[in-house]
Amino acid sequence: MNDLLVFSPEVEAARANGAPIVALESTIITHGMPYPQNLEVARRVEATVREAGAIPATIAVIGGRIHIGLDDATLETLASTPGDQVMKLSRADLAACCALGRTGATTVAATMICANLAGIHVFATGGIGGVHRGAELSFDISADLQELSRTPVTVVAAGAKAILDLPKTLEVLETLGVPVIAFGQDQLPAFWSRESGLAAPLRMDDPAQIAASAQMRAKLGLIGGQLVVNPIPEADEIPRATMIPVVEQALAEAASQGIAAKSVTPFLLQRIFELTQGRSLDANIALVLNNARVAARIAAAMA
Ligand code: PSU
Ligand code: MN
Repeated sequence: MNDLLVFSPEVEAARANGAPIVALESTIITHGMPYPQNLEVARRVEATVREAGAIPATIAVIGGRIHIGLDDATLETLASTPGDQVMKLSRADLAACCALGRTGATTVAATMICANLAGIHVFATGGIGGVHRGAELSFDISADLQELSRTPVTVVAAGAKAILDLPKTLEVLETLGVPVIAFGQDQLPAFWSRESGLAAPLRMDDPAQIAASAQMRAKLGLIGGQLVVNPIPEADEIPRATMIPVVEQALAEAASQGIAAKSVTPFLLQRIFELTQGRSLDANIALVLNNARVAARIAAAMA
């Protein structure tokens, strides 16, 4: 294990001091945003975690080793490599990537696994994967949901991405026993929008409550993590009514072009970026930064 995990000096020091650490994923960099904005966002998210009093640990597999904390040159290489040339790693492909000495970006599921190996309990991202629309035919349900049910990491997201079937995503999370905790509001947020029209199963307004709830799960012997859904700041949101037709159009194009499996989410995010003239990306950036701040507060409450 020791030669499989590579810690950045900053993360190594934080581990030694028991300082709060926030894990960050890399698929959002390689498959979720265009270059060079992805690189700028990756740096800004790390800076935001530091300003909020925690240490950022961006996770990726580089040449078969799991890096916990990336240096700037590695971040730059990952961000500038076209997405189709970097593996998109979930639970199913993580071991193969390591065994073959390859390089890959970690999704929410794989980042949770790596964070847990590294003893990191809190992780910030944009939006988790979930149940895709039409899943009753395609069976496309993100491995992120199952991971939340088995790996003890608190994931802070702005909801599941609104390209998904949100009611079905909530149902699956309930079946899997994953607590879905809305931070500071009653509704489940919908990624680019604060509202989804769906009530969140749980609500907490204080990061210390979220930390206590994670610790209670461990005490009760409940395996798995928690999903904290943190609404995008009001000033940055794109209202739900604006997003609905945009998402519908992107979904229709994906269906007519036969986009499937791992390509679905990156395709939809890219099309929605084009259809909104970049506004969806601005919102995505704002919500990720907001999640990084809340995750840092939760990590501090746990430390
Ligand atoms: N959050 C974002 N953009 C992204 C993702 C999250 O703001 O691109 C990534 C995460 O890595 C998540 C993945 O795990 O999208 C979901 O992919 P899929 O639907 O194929 O499971
Ligand atoms: Mn999928």
